[in-house]
Amino acid sequence: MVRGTREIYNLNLETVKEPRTMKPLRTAAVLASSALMTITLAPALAGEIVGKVKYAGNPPAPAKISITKDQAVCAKVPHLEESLLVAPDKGVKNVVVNVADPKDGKKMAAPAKNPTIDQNGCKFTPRVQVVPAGQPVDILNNDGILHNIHTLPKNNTPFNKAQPKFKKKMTEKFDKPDLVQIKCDVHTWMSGWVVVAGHPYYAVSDEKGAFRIADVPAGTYALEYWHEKLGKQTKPVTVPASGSVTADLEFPGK
Ligand SMILES: [Cu+2]
Repeated sequence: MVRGTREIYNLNLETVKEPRTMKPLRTAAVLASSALMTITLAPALAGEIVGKVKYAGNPPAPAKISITKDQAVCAKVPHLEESLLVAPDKGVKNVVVNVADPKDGKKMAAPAKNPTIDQNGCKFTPRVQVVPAGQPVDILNNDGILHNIHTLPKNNTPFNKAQPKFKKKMTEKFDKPDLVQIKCDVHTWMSGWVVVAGHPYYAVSDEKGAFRIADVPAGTYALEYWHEKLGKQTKPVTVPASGSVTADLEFPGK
């Protein structure tokens, strides 16, 4: 595998003659400015992975979820089954696509603002998202009723916390890479997923099933596709040193 060399650079320090009278601080400044002028950035050697995820079966009819509690608030938005969203051309939304084990040691960059899981109309929005490991996540209650956040992690410590109507925001963290289902114990139909990423090479497919993972160090990897209903698929992908590679996938129909 070719390693990304974006951050590998050569410092060619020119020899700076130090007169005996020169003070150490001045010497350091000269050395620093000399080094800055001669930094050579190596080519990035990174490409992008683009693709489209499809479902081979017939798109499911959008089933209605029956709202059995807090109708005045929860029924203010339509509740259709969203665990498998398939576009007319069979593109699948909310598929998490990621490079397995990239080995370059990069972490996913922290976003400028905390990611949010919004509870508005008794559903989690977004339903599926990727957050960096250790990143604080704001869980919002915009419903003004009691919700109860219950996480079902594999690697992190689970929590089960009431979020009363006056508590507009709770901030939680997921320290280890994981796939965490979020449920509400008050409204049993509520379900969401937080994918906790240990590296940056992740994407979630859009409503057309399209995804894009940028800036991946050139090399050959296993590419993983995970969907909450369709399960996991893996296929090899070779990322070029520049430009893009297409990695489409079709989940078998059920
Ligand atoms: Cu709830």
